[in-house]
Amino acid sequence: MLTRGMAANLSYVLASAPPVAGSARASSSVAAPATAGLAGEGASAVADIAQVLFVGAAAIFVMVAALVALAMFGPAPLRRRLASPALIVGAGIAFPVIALTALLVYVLGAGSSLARAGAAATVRIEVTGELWWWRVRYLDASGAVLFETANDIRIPVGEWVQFDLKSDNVIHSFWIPELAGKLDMIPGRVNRMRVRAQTAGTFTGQCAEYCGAQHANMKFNVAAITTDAFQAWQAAQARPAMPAGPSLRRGEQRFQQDCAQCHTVRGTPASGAHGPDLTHVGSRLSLAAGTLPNNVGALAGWIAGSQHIKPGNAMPSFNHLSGEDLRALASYLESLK
Ligand code: HEC
Ligand SMILES: [Cu+2]
Repeated sequence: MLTRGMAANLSYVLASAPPVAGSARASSSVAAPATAGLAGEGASAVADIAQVLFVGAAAIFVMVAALVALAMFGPAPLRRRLASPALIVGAGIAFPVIALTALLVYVLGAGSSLARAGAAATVRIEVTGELWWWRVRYLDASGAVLFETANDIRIPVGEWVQFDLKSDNVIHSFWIPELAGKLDMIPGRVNRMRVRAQTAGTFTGQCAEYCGAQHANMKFNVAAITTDAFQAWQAAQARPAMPAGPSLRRGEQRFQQDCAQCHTVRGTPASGAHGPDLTHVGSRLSLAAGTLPNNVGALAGWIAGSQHIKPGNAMPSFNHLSGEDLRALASYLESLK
């Protein structure tokens, strides 16, 4: 009787452990040892929550295991005392209810203070999960779009940034492990996340909710840079593309013919919205959502073999182009800084 009650209690504690262990593992794999690799307040808070929950679960586990051992192998008088109904009600019902409620209140409190924390955000960025890349729009205070880019996010160090997270296809999850916890992007909803990077650096983001064949190749970069560098970057991204000089004319023409129905290059007639905005693609930190480095060779490889590199993605391989056209296209895109 006693051991069964205790076993139920034990399994309850263990059943409540997976999310705990899961989040502890998620943050410590990035941050091992301790929280040394964490660069954002959100991520440190998540690591703190995980540690409190893990220590709590471990302590309760040890306590329950000790009681089970005593109940099975302890001296007879003690075993009789452990079988008393008061202990079963107290340790089997009251204790888990109180302990789990306390932990729940702590987690919800810490989580919601994360969402509310700090002063007003100075930068607002709308990120839409696409199949399988990230549409990134910088917004002004009123919510109007300043410019659009893809898979490449820059933020000023030390300032609060608000992300408006959306999707119009399936559920994705926006996750920058070193900066903050993950948050789902749900069709028909806008989920808001606030992030403040405490140190400069480039951090990798990853979709954290399975969304189809190329889910693993749905990454992005977040560069936390100084406020001055951020403002310069923002001004450059908002400008239309530089007109192509004579040596790039051929690539530009090909682009308008073959690519403009899906891609925008501001300052040219190309205004397709199905694929990423390529106005400043040459300045990005990677290509195809973190799949390739960004250089002229990778650009040519992607154009000719996008279905080979990222099978099933929405861009056809242009493997019929002549070598000369391919080079011209790649040089043109590389020039779009
Ligand atoms: C049918 C629509 C479509 C056409 C046509 C198309 N693309 Fe794309 N392109 C996409 C989509 C969608 C992606 C995003 C793929 C991904 O990462 O999953 C993309 C990605 C890219 C990228 C990577 C951008 C980034 O930010 O990482 C480049 C470069 C690119 N396309 C160039 C071209 C060129 C050059 C052409 C013409 C030869 C072309 N595309 C034609 C839809 C298209
Ligand atoms: Cu995904």
